[in-house]
Amino acid sequence: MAEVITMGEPMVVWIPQEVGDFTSVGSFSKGIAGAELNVAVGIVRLQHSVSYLSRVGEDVFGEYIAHEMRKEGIDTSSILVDPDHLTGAYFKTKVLSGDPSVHYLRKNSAASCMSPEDVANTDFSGARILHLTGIAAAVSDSCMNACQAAVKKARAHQMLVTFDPNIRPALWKSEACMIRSLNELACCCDMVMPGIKEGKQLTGREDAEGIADFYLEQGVQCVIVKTGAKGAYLKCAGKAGISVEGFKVSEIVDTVGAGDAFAAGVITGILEDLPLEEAVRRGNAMGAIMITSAGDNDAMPTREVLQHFMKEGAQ
Ligand code: KDG
Repeated sequence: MAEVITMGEPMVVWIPQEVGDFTSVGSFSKGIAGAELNVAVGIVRLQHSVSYLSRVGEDVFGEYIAHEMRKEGIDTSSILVDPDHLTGAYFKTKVLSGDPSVHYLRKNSAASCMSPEDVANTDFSGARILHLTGIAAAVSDSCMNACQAAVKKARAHQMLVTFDPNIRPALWKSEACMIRSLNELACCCDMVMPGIKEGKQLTGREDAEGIADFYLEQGVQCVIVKTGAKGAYLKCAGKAGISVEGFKVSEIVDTVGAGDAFAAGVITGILEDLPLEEAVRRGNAMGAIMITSAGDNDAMPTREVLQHFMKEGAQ
């Protein structure tokens, strides 16, 4: 059985070759995407095992995604093929600074039909970590129910549950519903990893420590707030918070996937029994490496690349 189980919506991403809006850009390259899928790629590249639970359509996008996942070494045995719904896709823009804009083609997708039965049919035995994000929870009510069922099942298997809120306002009915639903789910998890900006929006608190305290006060064991170029802030129940310094890169190409790379770094650090501060440092390095490339997960490092980067920094 895999060490890590994750679930979410895998998509084909169309990556523009030029800066500009969708209408003006002439050529795109394709890749695989989806927050949890990005995390899975990060985990397998560091030689850990991960099983990905989802649904894809009976179409070329679904075939392509499954093919790429298998090539990476991700366990796809819990991915169902749905003959009645399509695989999701999205386009992003290339920007000179800041975050790109994203355009989704995912409404009523195959993955949005995931349900608690899919979780019931997945073998969790022997797995150590369940990783969830707020994107899977946002996609549909049945996906939210599936996430809740997965937390319950992970608890029964004494697994650690990690959660990245990854807010996507476009996928929610309202901001209030997003905040309530994500905080409810977060508070059922052991470790919550929000970005500083989304953390402020979700908790109404002003800084990383305030965000961490919001979740710790509600029973979460550890909170790691990603603070961009500065790195991350880590606080666990009953302990003082600490800042873990980030890594510099010479050029930022695309910020998408940085949080997922961070999560993969922390998760693999935990699997290797690293002290949590060291796992967060690895997360910082993985996030920094990710933003140097245009794809959502293509830059996820091998162990050699990661070790070299952590020793030498960006050249
Ligand atoms: O975290 C990266 C994801 O945002 C990207 O791969 C696509 O899952 C995605 C989404 O819903 O935006």
